[in-house]
Amino acid sequence: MDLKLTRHPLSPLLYPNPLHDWEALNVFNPAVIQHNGLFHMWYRAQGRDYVSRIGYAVSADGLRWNRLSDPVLVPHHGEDDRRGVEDPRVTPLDGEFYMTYTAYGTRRYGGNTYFPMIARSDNLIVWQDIGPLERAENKDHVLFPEKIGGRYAILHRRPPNIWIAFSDDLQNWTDHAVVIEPRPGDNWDNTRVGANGVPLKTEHGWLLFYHAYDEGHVYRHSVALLDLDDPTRVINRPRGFILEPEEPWEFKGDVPNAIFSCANIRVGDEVWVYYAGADRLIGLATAPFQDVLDYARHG
Ligand code: BMA
Repeated sequence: MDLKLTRHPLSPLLYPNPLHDWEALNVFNPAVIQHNGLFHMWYRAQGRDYVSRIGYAVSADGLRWNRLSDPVLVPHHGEDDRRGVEDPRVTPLDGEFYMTYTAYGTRRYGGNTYFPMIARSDNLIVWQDIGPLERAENKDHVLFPEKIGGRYAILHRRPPNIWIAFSDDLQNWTDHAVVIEPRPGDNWDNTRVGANGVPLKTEHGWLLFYHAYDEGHVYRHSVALLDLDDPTRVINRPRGFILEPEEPWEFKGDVPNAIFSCANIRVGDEVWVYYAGADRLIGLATAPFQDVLDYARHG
């Protein structure tokens, strides 16, 4: 069984804006949700200073976007995020919105200078930090859209694996466990794996979209199905991938062959996967929801 996402004919949807210093060079890795009849996007942007800031855009159809002229989240922790706030994922939960993003600074945590942050908003625009998931080399963290067994659940990435952790208060995270590992050998996902957007709840389990890269640093995406009540348990993980770089703007940009996604949402009968090509432009690929679910179960 095979499945490939289809690129939307209007893709790429979002380009850098040379009129705004902060987003003149790259726009990428957006979070997208639907709320009150509109699509909302938070995207990572870089200007000439190469610092990442998070911009906001709104859309009636998910394809044509109106952007705010100023970013909604900028570095605000001194050394800890001097180089940027990156890769937002936004989870609606209990009437509020949670943004998980990477703080990238100059202070070292483990092997690198970034760590995973969690913020909250009740209006989509103003974000208050709750605190870090942990002060360690870790990113690609995304909150599940509901509590599981009475606790918040979050996927995260201590390299090279996708992990899960649980919390009562979003501040103290425990029961860390590995969920998905790279598959060694001659595989597309043999080096690192990380979660994409908010997992989708289905009758057969949590539908997880994730990315991986190989030793040549080529990013590809696939799906896996996690148990609804115990998401540490992988029900099925297809061998193949559903998206790989194919377009010139995905091969070449700031980081070649990086297709990176922080959003996979249900739109009618489809799944829409927003992703960035080569850390520079934002595109969209889609598939019928049922096909993705069948593939996650039986692929
Ligand atoms: C990863 C992420 C993304 C980025 C990708 C490719 O580590 O943090 O921000 O798109 O690298 O450069």
